[in-house]
This record gives sequence, structure tokens and C-alpha cells, in this order.
Amino acid sequence: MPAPTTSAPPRPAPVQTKSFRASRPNIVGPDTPEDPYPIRLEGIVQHGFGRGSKDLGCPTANLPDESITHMASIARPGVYYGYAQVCLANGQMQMPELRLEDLVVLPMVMSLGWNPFYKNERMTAEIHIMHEFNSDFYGCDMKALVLGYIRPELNYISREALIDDIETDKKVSLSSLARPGYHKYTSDSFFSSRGIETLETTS
Ligand code: ADP
Ligand code: RBF
Ligand code: MG
Repeated sequence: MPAPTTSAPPRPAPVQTKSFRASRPNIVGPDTPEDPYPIRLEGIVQHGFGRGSKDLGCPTANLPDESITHMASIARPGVYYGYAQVCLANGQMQMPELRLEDLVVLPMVMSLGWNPFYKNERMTAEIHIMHEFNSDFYGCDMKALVLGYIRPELNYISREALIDDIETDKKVSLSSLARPGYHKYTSDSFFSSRGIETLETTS
């Protein structure tokens, strides 16, 4: 297995074109996940540059570097769909005001790469969960089950073009996950009821 290249992009990402945008399908991937999916990721949610919410209107929960190593060694930079769960972490310093409905398994879209639009120098894995949370959840544990690939990572000539593609990614993720072959992964043993149990015993 080659060493994962999380410190420098192998080649510049292509720039998004009008024809790419016009040809985007609403459902991607096979009717049931195929090898190498599902890919499991887990880590404590980190602070990034704060651009997801402020610049793009799309908050992304950032995973720590060590959580990405395995996926980066077997998958290319790009956008992926799957499920995620936020859990309260052991010894968490600040307890966010999350509700039970914030701690269940939820659909997500994930960007794995160097974010060429922002010229990042390190690979990141950022997850947007399709759910309105009651509060931020920095410091919480996040589990993600990646079930399929949506598109390559691209560079953009404008922020609006990136926002447009992210909006499409969210729709593509939801319609791809809506297929019967994906539903069983919401109750995968990787996900836990621990967050909910912790909340019940501390409230
Ligand atoms: P950062 O650069 O620190 O990651 P963002 O602007 O991307 O900042 O915001 C990410 C944070 O927003 C997450 O760490 C999480 O605490 C919070 N958040 C709120 N709603 C969501 C959501 N639906 N999906 C992902 N993160 C969310
Ligand atoms: N950044 C890019 O530079 N190119 C992309 O193709 C790209 N796709 C994204 C897709 C999704 C679904 C999300 C949530 C983010 C994407 N971003 C992309 C990352 C964006 O640059 C990142 O969230 C910001 O840098 C804020 O951390
Ligand atoms: Mg983020």
C-alpha cells in the first residue's frame, strides 16, 4: 500500500466547467454499496478556518488528520455520500446543547481533499450533515460511514460556482441514499446509542 499523500496534492484539480455542471446526474453509484465501501471514519470534531458557514453557507465538521489516513490511502480526493452520527465524547470539556434528534444517524456529504479554491496545503475531510443542529458540536466524537463517490474535487472560478456544486452534492447524496440498498447502513453496528445513553444519564 503506498503511503497516503495528505501533505501535497498529486496534481492540480481540474477547473469546473459549464458542461460538467450541466451533466451532473441526480443519483450516483451502484444500487448497493460496493468495495471499498463502506469506509468507516471516526474522530473528534476540530476547528478549521470557519469558512464553511461564513463563506459558503454550509458548515462542515472537520475530522482530525489521523482519521483520514486510511481513506486517503484508498480513495481519491472528491465528494462522497454516506451517513454520520455525532456522539458526546469521553471527558469532553464543553457540553454542547444537543437534543436527542441531533445524536441519531443522519445523511451526510463529505469533501476529501485540498480545497483548491482556498489553496489549502493539507488534505482535509469535512462533513456536512443534512440536519439543523441545535448548536455547534466542536469537541464531540463524529462517526461517518462513507458509502459512495459523487464527483472529483474541482477548482472554481467563483465562490458562487462552488456553492452551486455543493447544493447539488447535497441533493445527489440524499437521492443516492434513498435507494433501498442503502437504508440498512443507518443501523450499522459501527454507529452507537452511546451518545443518547450519555445524554439520558447526564440530563
Ligand atoms: P470550521 O472551519 O471550524 O470547520 P465551519 O464554518 O465549517 O467551521 O463550521 C463547522 C462547525 O459547524 C462544525 O464543527 C459543527 O460544530 C457546526 N455545525 C452546525 N451544523 C452543522 C451541520 N449541519 N453539519 C456540519 N457541521 C455543523
Ligand atoms: N472545495 C474545493 O476547493 N473544491 C471542491 O470541489 C469542493 N467540494 C466540496 C463539496 C462539499 C459537499 C463540501 C461540503 C465542500 C466542498 N469544498 C470544495 C470544500 C470547501 O472548500 C470547504 O468546505 C471550505 O474550505 C471550508 O472549510
Ligand atoms: Mg468546516
